[in-house]
Amino acid sequence: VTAGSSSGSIDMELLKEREIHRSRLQGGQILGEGAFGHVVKATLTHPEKDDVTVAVKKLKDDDDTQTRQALLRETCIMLLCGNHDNVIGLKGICFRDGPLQLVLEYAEHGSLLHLLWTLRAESKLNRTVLVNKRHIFENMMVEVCSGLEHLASRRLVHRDIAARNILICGKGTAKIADFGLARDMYAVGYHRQDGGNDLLPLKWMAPECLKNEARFTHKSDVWSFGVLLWEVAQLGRTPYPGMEGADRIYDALQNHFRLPRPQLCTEERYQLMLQCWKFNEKTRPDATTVKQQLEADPNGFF
Ligand code: ACK
Repeated sequence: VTAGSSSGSIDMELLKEREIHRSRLQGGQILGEGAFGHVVKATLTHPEKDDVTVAVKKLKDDDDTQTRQALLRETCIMLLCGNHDNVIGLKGICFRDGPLQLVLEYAEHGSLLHLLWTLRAESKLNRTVLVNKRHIFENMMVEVCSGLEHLASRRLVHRDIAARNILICGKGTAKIADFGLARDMYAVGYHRQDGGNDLLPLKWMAPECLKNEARFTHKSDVWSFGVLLWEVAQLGRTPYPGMEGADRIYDALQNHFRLPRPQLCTEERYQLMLQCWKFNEKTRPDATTVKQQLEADPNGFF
């Protein structure tokens, strides 16, 4: 996530206001693990209020100042983002007396990608589950648009909208998450650019970003949202199978190649994806327009 065009700065005063003492956390089961960190389910205790279940992101090697700084920067951006029903909430941060830990709202159903994989397996046994669950996924996509509208209103650009970064809370509410560590947890979906150190979600990136990473905007988030719609209709398959490398993807897009229409969506829904994948970002709709179109046509999937 970036704030406007700047890379964001670390505001220690802001962080101190949201400090959580680590003794209030009682750790539990590991939800996911990667090379740089892991996510655990934990209980956050409070002297006067009820305990709450939270997800805690921890860095493994806290001595790596670069990773630590990156996580602190992401935290500040999440704080700038403020609360919204469709953005995962930040409860606070532990930064004293031990490794950095981000305390996040817990999403009991995990990531949307995970859910899509489960749905794919279920639908092999019984295809009617798709039609029965259609409205849930339609609704989630509208919710993600609401989250994107909120980010845009705060002048925040997410840069990594993808099914792996949408978390599903109780009652099936979709929330935009990952302000950093997903890159580490999900190997699929990220690639290192030649000569660069960053893992980039190339297959979700708008062409202007594939050319120039400084060009992430709300409109490039809309491009990624189009790929997210495609992931839903493809039950969590990876886009552009066999096509690797930023240059190769960019050339294909410039030559008008687009992800093909998934079998499990209507022509109208595919047209909406194509709108999100307009080469020129100025002609792409914004999140509000995409949301209106989804609401006007709530039977586009499956
Ligand atoms: O795909 P998942 O089920 O959802 O597995 C990954 C794993 O941790 C590594 O990222 C899950 N995860 C991440 N953040 C949260 C959260 N706030 N609540 C619940 N699960 C989470 C994610």
